[in-house]
Amino acid sequence: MSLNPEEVVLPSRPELFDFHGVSMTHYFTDNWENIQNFQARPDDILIATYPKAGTTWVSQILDLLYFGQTSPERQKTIPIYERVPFLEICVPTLESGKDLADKLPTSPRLIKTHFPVQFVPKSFWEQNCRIVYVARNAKDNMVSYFHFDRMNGIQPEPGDWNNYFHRFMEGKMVFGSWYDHVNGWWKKKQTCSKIHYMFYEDLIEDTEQEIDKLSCFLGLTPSAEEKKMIAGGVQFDNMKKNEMVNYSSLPLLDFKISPFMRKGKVGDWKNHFTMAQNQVFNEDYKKKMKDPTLQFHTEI
Ligand code: PPS
Repeated sequence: MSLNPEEVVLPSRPELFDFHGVSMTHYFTDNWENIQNFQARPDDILIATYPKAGTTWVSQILDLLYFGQTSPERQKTIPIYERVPFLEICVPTLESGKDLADKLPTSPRLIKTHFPVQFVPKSFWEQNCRIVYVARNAKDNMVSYFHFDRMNGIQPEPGDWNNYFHRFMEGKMVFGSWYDHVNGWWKKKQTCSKIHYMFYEDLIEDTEQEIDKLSCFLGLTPSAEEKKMIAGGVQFDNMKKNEMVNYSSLPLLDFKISPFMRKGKVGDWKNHFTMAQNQVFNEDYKKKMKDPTLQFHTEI
């Protein structure tokens, strides 16, 4: 499916509303019944994240691990959002994520979601599918999400930074509270061996090691050479200039405001948080993040 930006009428910015206790917009709830009835297959792989935690990065890694050797043309000709459909997205003028997922010809199918754990369609659990969850520290996640909401026409207006900062802490973001999201998935992982929980910061620090862990979880045995190639191919600068992963072909996004592949760093929050905001944030964080087993790095 190729999109001609000239022909596309852009949908409008939506309002947030409470949906089963989670802040959402209608673009991700309109197809709710169909999504809840999605028929997963046992070899499906779900890539689950809070928005802006490294979804695209891990999607590209998984796509290369599975199909890089057998169908290298795939990565050169099909944008990531078609190779790895975003299950719950339902926006006029675009094919729904659910329909794209249903039509995927690959085995396994790689499917992306930003749902909190309690929203995942039940067939993924019934089929005992593997799930890769990626988490990113709250401060950088917030900053990345702010710039994304500025440039993405189907997200609510972000408003100014200070306002956004407070809304993030209150969990008034699309897909709800970051705190609930990362904790909800972490808790689920404790009893579900089919969840691989990984961190954006670890990927930055040692991409190859994370590819090793992912391969182990998925039961794959890429050669040393293949692993090196993948790690090199998915480096930030390479992903940024790769039109098949940098989202430049998606007309909903305004790259004049901010690029999708923006900075790709740990610690960019320091360029956004004031000292006062940092103090307020840290106090609030301590109250919300009580589980000592879930720890994030905000610098490396
Ligand atoms: S989305 O819209 O939720 O799917 O976005 P997502 O892909 O989860 O997150 C986008 C952020 O991830 C950064 N990114 C990377 N960082 C380092 N290396 C690589 N290869 C990479 N690919 C994507 C991207 O730049 C966004 O983060 P920020 O901080 O805004 O740069």
